[in-house]
Amino acid sequence: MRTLKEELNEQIPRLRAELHDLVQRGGSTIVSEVTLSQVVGGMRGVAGLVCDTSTVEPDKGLIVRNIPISKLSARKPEEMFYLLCTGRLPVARELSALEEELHRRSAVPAYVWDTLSAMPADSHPMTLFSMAILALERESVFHRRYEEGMHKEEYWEAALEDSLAILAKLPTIASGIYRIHTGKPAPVSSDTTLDWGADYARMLGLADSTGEFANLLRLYLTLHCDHEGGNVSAFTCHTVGSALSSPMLAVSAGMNGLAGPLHGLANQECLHFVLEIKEKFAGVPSPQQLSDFIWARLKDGAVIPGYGHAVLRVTDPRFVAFHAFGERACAEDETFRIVDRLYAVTPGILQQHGHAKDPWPNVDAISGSLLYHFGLKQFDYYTVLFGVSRALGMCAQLILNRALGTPIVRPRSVTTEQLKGIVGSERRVA
Ligand code: CMX
Repeated sequence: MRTLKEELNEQIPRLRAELHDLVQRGGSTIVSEVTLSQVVGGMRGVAGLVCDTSTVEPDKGLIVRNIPISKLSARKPEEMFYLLCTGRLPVARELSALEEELHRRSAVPAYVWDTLSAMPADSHPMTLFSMAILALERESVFHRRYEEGMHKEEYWEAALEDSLAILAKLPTIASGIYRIHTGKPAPVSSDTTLDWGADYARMLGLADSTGEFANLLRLYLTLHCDHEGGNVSAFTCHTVGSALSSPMLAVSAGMNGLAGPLHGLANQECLHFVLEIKEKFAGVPSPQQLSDFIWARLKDGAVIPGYGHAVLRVTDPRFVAFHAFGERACAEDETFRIVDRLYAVTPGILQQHGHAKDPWPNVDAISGSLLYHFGLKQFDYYTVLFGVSRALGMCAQLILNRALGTPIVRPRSVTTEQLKGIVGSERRVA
């Protein structure tokens, strides 16, 4: 049995040596070439950074430390954090030690609530969420120890300390924001007898007589925990952290990227789409009605929300895991049945239509409808839930990067004039 810190302490010298050896042996090896289209197109497909916590394979989906996410859906989010950080799942005593560490750090300082309550009531929940994490910078062990002259080999320990402090407080902060947003009584404190997901579910304050909402929340937090290193939130967090800004500054920055409509807000769009269908057909449409509706939408040049993916070319395994949950917990719910019927009808239509490279559903096609079923109906809050989960991956990546001494991110930019010159002469930037 090893605590997370002991396990990392054991692994880090080997990881450092492996990376050093790799650079010694193959430092000049070409990993990726960059075309002009990629330079102007968001660096899509350019392999330019290392992330060992997870990878996304077109034909398999998310793989966390060599384990497909489909095999991890019964795991708690805390277990996922241990796995993301160390590459192995914790045994029972290691998990309870981690849970204890989180409970110990769960109290949220009063000034965080004062900061949030000073904001206008119509502030976006993601703005409040990012602000709360930013405000916690005052508590940063990394910041304090850096000022005291901490040795660089110890950076990861301080990053771990701050990461645990952030993760421990996030369910209380996020549920407090929900309560403020929905006019419920003041935020409640963490219950140290509950696991991370169940405690979050309890603090949100929704009725849950069967315990299924807590199960859904655990599943949600587990499935969304990481998505390799190049997505906007992970990459932003990594970039800010690479300047040796504290984990609070880095995770808050990552959340600001997650708050964008092209990234973390997509799930609420998908639910709007399903509810639009429900309203139009006054319930669950027949397959023929649904097919006509989708074709009409495609002919209007609109996309089908929840379908397609930049990387995946199969049904997202996270969709499959949520679908199995819905079949078990709310199979008769109308919103779920529309999601289910869309799944039966849409891929075939998108294949015939022939535009989308991936005609299959992604995770956002279903997650919102399940939350909706359990009474979580504030669409603009969904990204906060996503953020609580994704903080697991951001923090794990930060800890490992500080352990490996990953240098400050500083790619080179070129001017349009330089690009014109390169195209003209086919020469490269030196
Ligand atoms: N419905 C209709 N057309 C679609 C489509 C869909 N769901 N997905 C892609 N297409 C179209 C694109 O608009 C594009 O059309 P044109 O060639 O006419 O411009 C063509 O298919 C090729 O696009 P692509 O290479 O398959 O897809 P991208 O990598 O460019 O975009 C994504 C991926 C997710 C943005 C896109 O599939 C989409 O808009 N889907 C619907 C919105 C959605 O579900 N978003 C959640 C994404 C979740 C995530 O990224 O994690």
